[in-house]
Amino acid sequence: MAAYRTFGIFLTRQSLNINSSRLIVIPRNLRLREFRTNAGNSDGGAGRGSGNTLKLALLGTTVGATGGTIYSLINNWKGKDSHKEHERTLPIRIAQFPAGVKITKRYINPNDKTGLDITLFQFQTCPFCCKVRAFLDYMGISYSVVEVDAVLRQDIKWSPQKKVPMVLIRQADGSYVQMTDSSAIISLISTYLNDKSTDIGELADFYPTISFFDNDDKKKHDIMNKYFLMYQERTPKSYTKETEQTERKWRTWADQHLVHLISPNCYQSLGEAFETFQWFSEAGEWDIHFPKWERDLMVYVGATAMWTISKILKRRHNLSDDVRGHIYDALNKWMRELDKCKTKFLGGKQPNLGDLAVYGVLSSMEGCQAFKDCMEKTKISGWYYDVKQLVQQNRGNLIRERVEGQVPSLLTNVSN
Ligand SMILES: N[C@@H](CCC(=O)N[C@@H](CS)C(=O)NCC(=O)O)C(=O)O
Repeated sequence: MAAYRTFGIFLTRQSLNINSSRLIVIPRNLRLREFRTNAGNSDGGAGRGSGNTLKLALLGTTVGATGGTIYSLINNWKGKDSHKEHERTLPIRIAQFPAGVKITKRYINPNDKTGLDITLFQFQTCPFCCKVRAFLDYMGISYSVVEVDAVLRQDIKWSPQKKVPMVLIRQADGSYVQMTDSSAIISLISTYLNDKSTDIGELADFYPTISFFDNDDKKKHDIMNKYFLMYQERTPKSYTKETEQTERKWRTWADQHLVHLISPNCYQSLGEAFETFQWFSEAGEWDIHFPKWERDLMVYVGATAMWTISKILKRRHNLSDDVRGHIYDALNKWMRELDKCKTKFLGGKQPNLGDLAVYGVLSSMEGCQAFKDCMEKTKISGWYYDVKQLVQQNRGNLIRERVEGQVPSLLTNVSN
C-alpha cells in the first residue's frame, strides 16, 4: 500500500481524499479511532451521549483546525513558487487499443526487423507529425496511421492528451504505451533502436511530463529529456559529445524557431490560407477519409481559423510583416551550418536526427507557395531533396485501409 509522509504524519492512500485539483488530507489516527467510537454508540444513554457530544465538538475543532492549516498550506503551495514542485507524470498505458478508432493507412516495410508495432495519430500536414513520419520512414519502420479530423478530433477522444502527433506502441503483454510530443517520440524510438533488449514501455518512463509555470504564471507541461537519447553505457562509438550536442541543438532549433515560421508564411493572406488547406486536403487524402461536409468544414473553418491565428503567432514570435524574409534567414542559417560541416548532411554521409527534424518541418509546407519561394530564394533545395530521396527510399509500402477497433499486429501482417 502506498504511503506518503507529509508534515511528519504518515498517510495511507485511503486516508488521502483526492479531488482533481486539491489534496485534502485527513490524519489517519483521527479518521479511524474517533469515528469508530461514534458508530459504536448507536444504543448509548443520555450520559454517554453528552460525552460523545464533547468528543464530537473536540473532533470538529481538531478537524476544522487541521483542515484550515492544510488548506492554507495548499494555497501557499499553489502560489507563485509552486512551479518548484514540478509534478511528474509518466506516459500512460492502456490495456487495449481504443474502441472505435479507425486506422486509415499503414506503411509496411518487409525489411523492418525492429519488432515495433506503432500507431501514429496525426494530421498529415502538421509539421510535428511530418517530423515523426520523416524519422519513421527514414528508419524503415512499419507503422499504422490514424488521420485525425483536426476540427472534431473524434479519434483522440479517448486520450487525456489532445495534441498530435501521439503514438501508441504495443508492448509484449498486448497493452499499449502512449507517447506524445514529436521529439520525445523520436528520442524514445531512437533509444530503443540502439538497444532492443529493454522493453520500450520501460524506456518510455525516461520521458516523464513535468508541469511548470511560465513567465506569465501560466501552468505548462512539457516532456523532460525529450531531446535526449538514453544510450547510457551503450552509446555508439561514432556518437561523440560534440555530435550529440550539435544534433540536439538543431532539433531544438527546428521545434523552437523554424516551426514558428511555418504558419505565418502559409497563412499570410486569406487566399494563401485557402490554397494551403486545399493542399492539406489533397495531401491528407481527405476525400478518402472524411465525408464532403466534414472536408468542407475542415477547409473553411481551418483556413479562416489559421489565417487569424497566424497573426497572433506572428506577434507572439516577434515577426515583422516580412515573414518570407524570416524563413529565408532561418534556412540560410541552416545552410551555413551545413557548409561548416563540409559534409552532405549534418550527420555526415547520412542524415541524423537534426537533418530529419529540419527536413520534417519543411516538408509540412511542400504544397504551399511559401515552400516554392523558399526553394527558389535560398540554396536549400539540394540538401532537402537528398534527404527526401532517402526518406522515400526507406519508407514501407503504403496500404490504404480503414480498420475500426483493435489493430492486428503489424508483424503478423508482414509474415502473412
Ligand atoms: N510540442 C508538440 C507540439 C504538438 C502540437 O502543437 N500539435 C498541434 C498540431 S500541429 C496540435 O495538436 N494542436 C492542437 C491543440 O493544441 O489542441 C510536438 O512536438 O509534438
